[in-house]
Amino acid sequence: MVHAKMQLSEDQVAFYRENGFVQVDGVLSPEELAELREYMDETMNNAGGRGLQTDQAGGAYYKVLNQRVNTWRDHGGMARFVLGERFADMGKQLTGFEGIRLFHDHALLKMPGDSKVTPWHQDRPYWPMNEMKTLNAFSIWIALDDVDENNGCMMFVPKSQKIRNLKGVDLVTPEDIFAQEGAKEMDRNTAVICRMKAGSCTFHDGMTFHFAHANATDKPRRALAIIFMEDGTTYSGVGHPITDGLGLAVGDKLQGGLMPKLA
Ligand SMILES: O=C(O)CCC(=O)C(=O)O
Repeated sequence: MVHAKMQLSEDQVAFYRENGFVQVDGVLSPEELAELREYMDETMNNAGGRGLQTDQAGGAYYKVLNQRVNTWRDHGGMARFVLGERFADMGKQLTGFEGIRLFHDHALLKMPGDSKVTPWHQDRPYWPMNEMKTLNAFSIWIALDDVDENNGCMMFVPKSQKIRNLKGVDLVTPEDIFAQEGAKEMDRNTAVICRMKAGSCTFHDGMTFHFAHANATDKPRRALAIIFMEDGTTYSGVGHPITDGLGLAVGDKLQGGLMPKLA
């Protein structure tokens, strides 16, 4: 497991709490990066398994993201990274939550050829969680390739994590989130572009507006995103592939073997 912890600076924690995201360089050693790339390629080249492939090649969603959800259930090597304490502990430092649980992971490949942007959106409206706090469930997005505007790096609107009650954006036929009534005070021109070397990451709060460029290169852009939540988070009843079929009642804690406590 990737257990060796990494201490974040006070400035990084303060930046996250103020702006709803932060970039952290060099969270994987070169050896760990090589290992994770191998595991992810094996995972994505395996058509079977317990993970959920959300669209097939040629599909409209696939042009935005070739996505496999819960790779940790498909591949023991992916589990080494997803369940390891390092990333959950960094999230604990950023949020100050007492306990951190896994919600799910996803491999996110932006494929070359007719690639589409990942439109501006918030994540939290899709997640089946009741609690709405100053800081929310959140993601780490780890780059497995160097990323910039040419192959799908991420952008974030600072302080947009404070915006509540917007509709979830359809990632295939998106509405402009900035046109929604409650988002009028946000300005896409203030967005920060996070160009990164492979092995670096961003963290973002579930409410932070974010976007990724299309991939104009001839290679897939590979990223691993892991979604974490505060221990004690409860189920809202909203449909979601991770919780559908688990027999949860509204108000039940999101916990158990498929959503383990990691830090
Ligand atoms: O990888 C991408 O293009 C978008 C990722 C994203 O929206 C997320 O991790 O929340």
